[in-house]
Amino acid sequence: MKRFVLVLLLAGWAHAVPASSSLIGNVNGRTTVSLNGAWRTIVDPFDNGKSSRFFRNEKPRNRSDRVEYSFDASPVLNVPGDWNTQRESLLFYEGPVWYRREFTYHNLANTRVFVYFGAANYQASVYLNGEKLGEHEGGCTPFNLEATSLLRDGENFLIVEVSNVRRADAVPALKFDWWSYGGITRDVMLVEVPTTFIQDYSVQLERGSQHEIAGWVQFNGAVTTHEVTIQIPEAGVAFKALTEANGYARFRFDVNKLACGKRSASKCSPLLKLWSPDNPKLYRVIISGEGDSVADEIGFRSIEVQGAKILLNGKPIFLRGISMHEEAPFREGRAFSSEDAETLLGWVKDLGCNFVRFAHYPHNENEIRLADRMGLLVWSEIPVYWDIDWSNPATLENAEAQLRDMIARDHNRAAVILWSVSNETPVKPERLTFLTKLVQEARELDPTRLITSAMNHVDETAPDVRTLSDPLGEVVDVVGLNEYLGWYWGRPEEADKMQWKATWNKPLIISEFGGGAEYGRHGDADEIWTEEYQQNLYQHQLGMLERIPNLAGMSPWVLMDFRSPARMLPGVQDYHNRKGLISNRGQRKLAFYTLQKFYEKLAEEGK
Ligand code: GCB
Repeated sequence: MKRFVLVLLLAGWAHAVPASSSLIGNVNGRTTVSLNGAWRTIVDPFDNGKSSRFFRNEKPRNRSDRVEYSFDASPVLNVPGDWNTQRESLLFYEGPVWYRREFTYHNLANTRVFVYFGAANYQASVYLNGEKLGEHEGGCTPFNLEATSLLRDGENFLIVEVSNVRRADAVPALKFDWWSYGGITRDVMLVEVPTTFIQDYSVQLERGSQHEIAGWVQFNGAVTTHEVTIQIPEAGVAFKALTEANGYARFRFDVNKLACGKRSASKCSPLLKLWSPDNPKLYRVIISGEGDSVADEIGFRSIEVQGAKILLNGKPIFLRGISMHEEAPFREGRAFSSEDAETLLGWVKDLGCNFVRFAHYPHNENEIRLADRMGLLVWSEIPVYWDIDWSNPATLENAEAQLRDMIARDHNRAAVILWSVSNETPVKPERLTFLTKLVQEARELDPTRLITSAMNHVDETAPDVRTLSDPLGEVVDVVGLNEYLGWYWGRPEEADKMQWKATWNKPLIISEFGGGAEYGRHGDADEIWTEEYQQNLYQHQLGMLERIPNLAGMSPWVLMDFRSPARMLPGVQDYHNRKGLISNRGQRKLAFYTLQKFYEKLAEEGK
């Protein structure tokens, strides 16, 4: 019989620093009002909207009143959704677009209301009823702005200026190998919370432990009772912690001890069923205090590094993975819905993966939540990609904010095991300083997960020997390597004798390899762009990877073909990166089956 134990925590323990993001954790666990749907939009290529004050939503008051814009008469775009694939004239558009949504709202007593955006790419300025609510930079991270004092009881209008203009000081900067889909690309909603509410919380296993839960709760607003309760009903646990004056509470408890009471823990069978790809067990967790309460589904698992091995729940695991973009299956454009996530992650599962790399920016929450339920381990990344403005403090602040918000949204998801701070960045001192700061910050924000980066700087240390020599390898927990032997250099057959050496005794993930093929194009294995070429490349690569001693996982490039302005070859690429194992129409190429067979073999071998 389960015992229900209530323990009052009197002393705090040093643990995670709260993510100092202003994000409300777990908005889907809150009362929300969706603002998705058709929004009126004005395309503003010359950036006139600010000076013409589009945010006032003006209408001519008489027949001679000159107002040179009209939301009422402008066409609509769907939210969520990128503009590029909704209107042909906007496919290549880079600039500002103004969005307007009118809605009726009835004010509630003792309630604060926030406008929440899952993402708007890349920069957004938000106005409610003609007044500015705030701004946000970063195209793939969520943000919320308080609307309580500006909301009217009755009719309201929300106006958002979204711009996807690329900038040298932005993150990512001017060049990247994916489509800069503009617009409000994820859900928009009003989130209703009490005057004092639980802003965010972390309920995770203490690093290295399989039964000690540690974390924190952060309240927003004045705290009066100074008490917060963490309940996991299925495990028979309710735990009380004290809240400090600043609304922050830390806690730590041993689930086994709570369940065993005074008996020695060794005499009790472990209580928590740990989350793993084979058994993605999620517990209902309820956090309550100060008159607020929020429920979540949380899995408990440990993730650590031991020498060159990654340990999941104390046992070595090999990451059979694939990289993917947040590109919509079948219809192209940004993926956003749970159906998109079901299709894409369904393919990942079909491939035999237990791991997926969400490249190169934080993906939507539907994907992460589904990975949690499906038992897929996740690598999540911020778009610090190729070269950016390393010496610019504003660029660092921007990258830090994106890192904070990525972690703030997903730090309770068991699926996420790796935070990646960058991809293929050039080796130079200012870049190392920049990335080292990000690594340190990620560790402070979330000491329970591993930090990584995808690197590509290698030296030819002997004929047929390549050594990964990026000094960033010293800083991260897990080393990621993108290597394109057989595509950007060398022939696929050269993989048969190639050896890869790493300077550090750390787990190595081959975070990318691959080659382009157009679905349905057939020929010899040495004919570029054919499915046979791509398949042959995979065959030789897989043989090579099996010989790397510290290999802890792999995520070849890439699950599905995706749009990229950098891929222009007519008749083959037509603005698509064709390295997908699946075409943008959902057709599986030969190499899909090659990798699937390899992963089946690894799974049989218990990897
Ligand atoms: C890479 C990048 C990825 C590209 C890929 C390619 O190394 O990380 O974003 O799309 O190579 O296809 O060249």
